Amino acid sequence: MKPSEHLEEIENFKSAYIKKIEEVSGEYLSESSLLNQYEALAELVMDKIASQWAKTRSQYDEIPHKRVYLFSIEFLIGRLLKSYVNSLDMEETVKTAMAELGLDYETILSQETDPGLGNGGLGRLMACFLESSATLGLPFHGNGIHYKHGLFEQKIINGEQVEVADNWLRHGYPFEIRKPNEAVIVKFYGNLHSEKINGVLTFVYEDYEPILAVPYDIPLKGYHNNTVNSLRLWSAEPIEEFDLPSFNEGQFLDAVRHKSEAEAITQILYPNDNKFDGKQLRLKQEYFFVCAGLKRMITRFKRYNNDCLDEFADKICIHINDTHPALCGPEMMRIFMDEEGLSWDDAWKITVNSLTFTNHTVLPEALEKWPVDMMKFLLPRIYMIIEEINRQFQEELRSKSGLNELQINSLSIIQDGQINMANLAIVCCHSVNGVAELHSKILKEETFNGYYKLFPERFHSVTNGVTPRRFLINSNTGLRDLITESIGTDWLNNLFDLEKLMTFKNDAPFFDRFNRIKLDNKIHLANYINAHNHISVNPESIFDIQVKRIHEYKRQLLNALQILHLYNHLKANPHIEIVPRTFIFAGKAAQGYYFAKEVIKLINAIANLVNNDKDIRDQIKVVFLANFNVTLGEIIYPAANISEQISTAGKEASGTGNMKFMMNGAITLGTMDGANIEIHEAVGDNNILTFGLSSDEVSHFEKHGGYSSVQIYENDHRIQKIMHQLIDGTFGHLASFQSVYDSLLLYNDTYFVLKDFDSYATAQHHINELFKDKNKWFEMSLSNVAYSGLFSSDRAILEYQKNIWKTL
Ligand code: 73E
Repeated sequence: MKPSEHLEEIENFKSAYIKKIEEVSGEYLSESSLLNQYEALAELVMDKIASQWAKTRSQYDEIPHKRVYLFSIEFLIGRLLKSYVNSLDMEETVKTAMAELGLDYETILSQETDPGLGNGGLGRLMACFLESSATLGLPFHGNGIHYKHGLFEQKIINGEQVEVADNWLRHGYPFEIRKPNEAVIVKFYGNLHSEKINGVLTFVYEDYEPILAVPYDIPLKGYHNNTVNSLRLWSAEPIEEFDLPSFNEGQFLDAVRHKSEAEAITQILYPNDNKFDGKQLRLKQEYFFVCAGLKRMITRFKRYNNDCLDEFADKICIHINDTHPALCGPEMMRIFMDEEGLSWDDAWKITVNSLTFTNHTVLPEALEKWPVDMMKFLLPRIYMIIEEINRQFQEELRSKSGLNELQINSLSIIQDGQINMANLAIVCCHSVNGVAELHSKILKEETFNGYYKLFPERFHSVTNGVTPRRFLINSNTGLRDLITESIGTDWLNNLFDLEKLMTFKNDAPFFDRFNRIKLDNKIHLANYINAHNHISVNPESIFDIQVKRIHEYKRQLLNALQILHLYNHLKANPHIEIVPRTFIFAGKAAQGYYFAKEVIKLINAIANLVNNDKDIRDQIKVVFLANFNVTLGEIIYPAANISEQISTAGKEASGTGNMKFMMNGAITLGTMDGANIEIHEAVGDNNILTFGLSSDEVSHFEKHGGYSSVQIYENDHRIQKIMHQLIDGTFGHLASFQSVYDSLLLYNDTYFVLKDFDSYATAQHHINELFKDKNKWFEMSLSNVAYSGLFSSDRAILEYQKNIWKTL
């Protein structure tokens, strides 16, 4: 763009903005509130996106291309306004226009709520996939739930987590469009009987409760292109708003009850990450968005395909994100048979050929198993179909597989009065994949070994990825500009190009700027910490960061205990000088997860002890940042020196925070778990710190015993000391961490915290030496950025297209 055109664009934007402010507030700019200023900008940007959205839709309709529909119970999209502006390539224009109008762009952006429609990695991964697909121009649309309340807001009060209800829709949400004319009806409960209708045996479903599913569409814009895909979120509403005057009292109460029962379905996101919570309302949620999403999609397909379903599986792929939408299998069967009149065999072919499934966890407590009675009661027809799928599957095994009855039973979808949803998904889908190499290997060799032996061709692996737009380009602008000045702009479309950065490893001016950018990012985070936690931290210290959900297997406890040990060491040796270190934590614990909440309390108790002890001379600081979410992550990742990825090996399927840190030049301190293994492979031994048991060792101890935490305790004075401190009043006479103590010693330390303590502490110590060597540290950090190309979600989506959905 010529400079004169740019100036004109800025002027046009300014006048459009001034007009928009008047439209949204009925006030002049000078009188308007910050919220109105944000709303006006959001609407103006949304206008631009909407026209591209309409164009993309019609292009997709004109050029037939296999479409992918992603079903996920969580989508953690983060704030959108900045993403939209940058993807429209309007950052400079908008920033300058705002500044010329006397407004602060960043402050306006900060008015946007961060929709918390997910718990953690699983929901965030889906948001990255949507963004990458739009950027790659692939027809790919999400289907999920329009939760009225997303994940709770976390406050830390007196060192403990307090939950506050999230109300992301409080001021309305400018980026969604309600589509009442595309609403569908979803049916629950009721009775089934069979009847001969026109000589054909038909199932009649009666006395069911109908609920209206209303879609809200959110546009997902590709980066620097014209593609805009959709995320469709379904909201539950009563079937008819009641007509007040005509109701007698009894009807009125019934109507009110119906309204609130209907709305309850999409009221809240279940706040458990990696844990199955077998509540009926959750099962209702699962069926609700599956049924609504499939119905709309099939209706649309028929409209564009002369009412014929023959080519459905060639043109459509339905991807099931973990087992939460696994009812897609039986629901498709129901629609194809009961509503479209297909035979079982025809319906089955289309169903299996269009469905694909990703598993995200092997933790037994996360695997979904629904009681048969609940399923039968809530979804009688669906249950009937599941039973039949299982019966036919078992019949086939009996006739073809050569398996004995015991083996056949172990593969049953229905076991011990429960429906095993992973088994259902594997049987109904033609592809199953894990999310990192190790995870996929565990699926094949252990979790789903019986199925793997039956259908080896169904099993795949696609290592997760994250979008570099959100987690590097838009959130670490200093590094973005340095990279572009150094290697040009190709890397924006192909993250593998970052490898060219290695040519700068001996370049002094590059070294200075790279370090300066990291320091600036750390100063930015230090200011945030000061403002929110009133703790002053040294930006020159090593920023050692663990941010993620609080979970025993993720072992925030190991990190906390090592800090306590380091504190003891400094207390006992008052003249020791270490490289100053700031340990930063953030993450939410599920409301009902007592142990995770105790860990938060312990971290805050250690912070209180360490930060206020003059003997420590500010050599270490500990910070727990409240309310970790996507927005806070965008400040944290660019500021990290050390990325803590310390899960018990074999437990973290992939992890994606590890990738976000790496892209921003942090060095991973991690176990050989999940995608850490592939990060290790990508950067090489010298540019990562690994420690701890391997997944084989963990699994050996789990299967055969032989690990005694007490024995380790007895032989290690450091561990004895920290264990005593948990219960001896070190944290004040009211703060005792008996449950933590018991889990480690009385219950033999399920997650091998004490077993890995020594090698973790050694690795932590080693970091001091490495950080002192500025050249060495720079090379490590640079290598992490340079080799992060593999961890772009663009690469992951291309693999899905090629190997899973066969859209390429
Ligand atoms: O390792 C992560 C993985 O990176 C895994 O724990 C997480 O998914 C990420 C993306 O693949 C995950 N979350 C859940 N299962 N796996 C889960 C389970 C039940 C409810 C909510 C989330």
